[in-house]
Amino acid sequence: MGKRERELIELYRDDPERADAQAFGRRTRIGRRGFLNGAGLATIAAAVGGAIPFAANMPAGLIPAALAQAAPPAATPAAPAAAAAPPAPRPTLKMDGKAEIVVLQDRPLNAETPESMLDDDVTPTAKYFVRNNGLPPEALGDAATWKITVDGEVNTKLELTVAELQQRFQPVTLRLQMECGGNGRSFFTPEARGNQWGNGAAGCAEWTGVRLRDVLQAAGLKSTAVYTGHYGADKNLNGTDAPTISRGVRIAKAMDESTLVAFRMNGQPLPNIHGGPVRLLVPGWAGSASQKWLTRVWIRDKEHDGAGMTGFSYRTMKTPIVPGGAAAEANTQILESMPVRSIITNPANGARMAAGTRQLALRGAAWAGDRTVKAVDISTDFGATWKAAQVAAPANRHAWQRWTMNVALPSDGYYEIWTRAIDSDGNMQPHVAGNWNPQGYGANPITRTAVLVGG
Ligand SMILES: Nc1nc2c(c(=O)[nH]1)N[C@H]1C(S)=C(S)[C@@H](COP(=O)(O)O)O[C@H]1N2
Ligand SMILES: [Mo]
Repeated sequence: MGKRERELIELYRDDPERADAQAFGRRTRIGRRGFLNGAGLATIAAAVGGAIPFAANMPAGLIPAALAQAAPPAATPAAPAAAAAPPAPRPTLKMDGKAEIVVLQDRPLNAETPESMLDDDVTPTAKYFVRNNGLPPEALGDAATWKITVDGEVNTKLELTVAELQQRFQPVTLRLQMECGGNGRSFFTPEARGNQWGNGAAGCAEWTGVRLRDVLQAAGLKSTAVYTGHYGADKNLNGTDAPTISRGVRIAKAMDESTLVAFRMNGQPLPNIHGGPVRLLVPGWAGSASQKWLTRVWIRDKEHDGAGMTGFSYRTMKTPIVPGGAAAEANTQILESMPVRSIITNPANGARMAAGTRQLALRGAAWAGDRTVKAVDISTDFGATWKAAQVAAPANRHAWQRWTMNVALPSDGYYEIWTRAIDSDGNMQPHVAGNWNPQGYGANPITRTAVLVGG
């Protein structure tokens, strides 16, 4: 690789806009940049490691996925050597019982699962992302003595140990997708505040618990009950007991048959790091509603106002604002059901295939909050043409849906696999993250995966 290519790669890391201008040429008077050709094309091709068969369709201003996204942390059979000069690998988690997922922050611990590690129908506990706002209890609590309280707008206040919950109510096991409200945040331009999640603050595990509905019915909801308020036993970063996070949901969601008080994950007692011995699992909504180390469900007569319910937390704009511009609190709404999203779980971003490879077996997952996924479309030519993937039905309501597709490649070179899902209401993933908001929720642009054949 020549000096000019190396410089361009570094520039993409440090100042993507300038790098882009170099590769694509200057803005013209009508505000559009030139097509990728000549010297720009040669430089980009060298930077991504191979010729670009569909370069003619590359939208002006597009930063190649091979340069824009972080590389998978390590080469595995499913994720072979990364394409030329990807960004430096990020640190990975070293914890008993956990796989080496990507650490975004140490304290509090926040770690996401690279898309290529989400290739199982049911996400193994080891690979499941971790999102903490504070410090988890030091040891796993005992199910025989750990108590949760249900109080507030109820006829009978309940205090139940986890063991009592298990005896008193009918246990159910469901595959439920859950993702952080900030999943996809790194796709916002300009950068929004918070952990820069890719698409991997998400998973679909098999959860066993009792329905929150059954517990609330046993307590008896008063007619004044409109909202829940959740509390957990984690410690604040400054060591105090002030709630790290205390969110809630409208009663209708609390009464949904998929909303669980969960004490088992993938057939095993819930581990400490995922909220053991007991947590809420509120699938399809921002993950912050799924309180870990659950100690109390307070039934409110108004919208809950605990930590993380107010200001710009877990809120999106009612009407769009200028990205990066000033936002008014009055123009925000609580993020409830998450928007439609698809991921590619095979191949990995940055995968390198043997020269002569002409067929790719693509696999992935898609989900859409409270809705289902109607279709997943795939493009290998920078969005010029799209074909429908095969999308499986969800195992149960609120389970993610797996998709597969075989695509043909015309020659060796650099490709990007683009995926976009469409939900049961007809909402489609947008080409770029829309509706920018200060803390960066709900970014769900089409997913791009770089693949290099030969080269
Ligand atoms: N008590 C407590 N519950 C919590 C959190 C927390 O910091 N403390 N984080 C929430 C957020 S923001 C998310 S996305 C999910 C993450 O669950 P996980 O760590 O099991 O993936 O837990 C939620 N429940
Ligand atoms: Mo979250």
